[in-house]
Amino acid sequence: LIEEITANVQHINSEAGLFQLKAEYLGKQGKVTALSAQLKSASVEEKKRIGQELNALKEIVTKLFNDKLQAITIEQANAQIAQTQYDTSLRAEWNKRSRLQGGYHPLTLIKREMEDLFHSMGFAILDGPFIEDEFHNFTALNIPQAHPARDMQDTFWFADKVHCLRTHASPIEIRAMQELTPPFKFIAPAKVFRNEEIDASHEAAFHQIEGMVIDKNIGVQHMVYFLEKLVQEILGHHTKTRLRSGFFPFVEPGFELDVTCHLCEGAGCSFCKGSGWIEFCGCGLTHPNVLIAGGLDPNEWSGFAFGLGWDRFAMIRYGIEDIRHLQSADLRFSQQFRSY
Ligand code: FA5
Repeated sequence: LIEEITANVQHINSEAGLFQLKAEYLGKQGKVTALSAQLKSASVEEKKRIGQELNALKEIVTKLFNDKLQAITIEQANAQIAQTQYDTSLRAEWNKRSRLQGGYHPLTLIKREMEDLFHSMGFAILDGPFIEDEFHNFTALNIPQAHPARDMQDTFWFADKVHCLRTHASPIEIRAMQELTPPFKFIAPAKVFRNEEIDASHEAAFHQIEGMVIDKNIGVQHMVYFLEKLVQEILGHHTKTRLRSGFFPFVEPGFELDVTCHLCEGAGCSFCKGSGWIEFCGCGLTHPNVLIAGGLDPNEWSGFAFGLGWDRFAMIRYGIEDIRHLQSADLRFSQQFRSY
């Protein structure tokens, strides 16, 4: 039977013909199917042996048909390519159209650069849910109920007063600690939401990139190494950094990292309000309470985390003066980034 089918398949050169032939063997009334029907009258022992042989036969036959189908498809595509006449005068038309081609949004450009850089240093790329619960967004991050830090981040609460739109990317730290086995390191680009008044540097739906490293004996020096690497690789090697002490309940000690203004290189301009410096990110060593909330023993594990304003990062990188451009969907804005 296999020889018969092989010979028949070889003579077919159209898809329709192949499907017809397939039905003749594998269809309801097909020859191979008919063999299975004969099994009914066999003994149990024989049923087992012949059944196995029949399955092997079906597999061989199916493969014969699939291989032939692939060969026919390739042949058809090649024939079509050979028949196509190329009109080289279309080049001018194509150029006209290329002017209408899209480009990547600045936030996407930043995300890609960040992911490439951190991926190359062994970081995973994570995300978490937009809708968080109070535990992940606040409590596990060492922000107790009555803590003023809850007011620092005006929250969009759901009616149950337990769930909210995540106000920052830090709850992803808790989810990572709960799910991954240390040591680990990750970055997490995330959309976040705060009930804030919108102006040139504030949006209500904006973006942050969180980063975290959990390992043994992590100190501020490790954090500085990775943050300097990030600034130099993405903003340029001439960019200087400075660390100021800053308060975030989930890190101790906590810092703010500033970078020299990309536009005036530290001399002072309207973009950096004359100071020459721009706030770049919050960072610090992970607070022991946060490690405990994530299920890790602070006597064994330590870590650092940073959280940067992704929109503000794009603004610094590309000299964008108003954050509202980023979500304006205005093509005149987006088209300026086509060459990046
Ligand atoms: C945080 O949200 C902390 N989770 C960051 C952090 C992570 C600190 C890990 C330490 C360790 P903060 O509220 O400062 O921190 O926000 C971080 C950044 O988000 C700011 O520096 C700013 O660049 C950006 N940002 C804050 N509010 C807005 C807004 N309304 N619109 C646009 N960007 C904003």
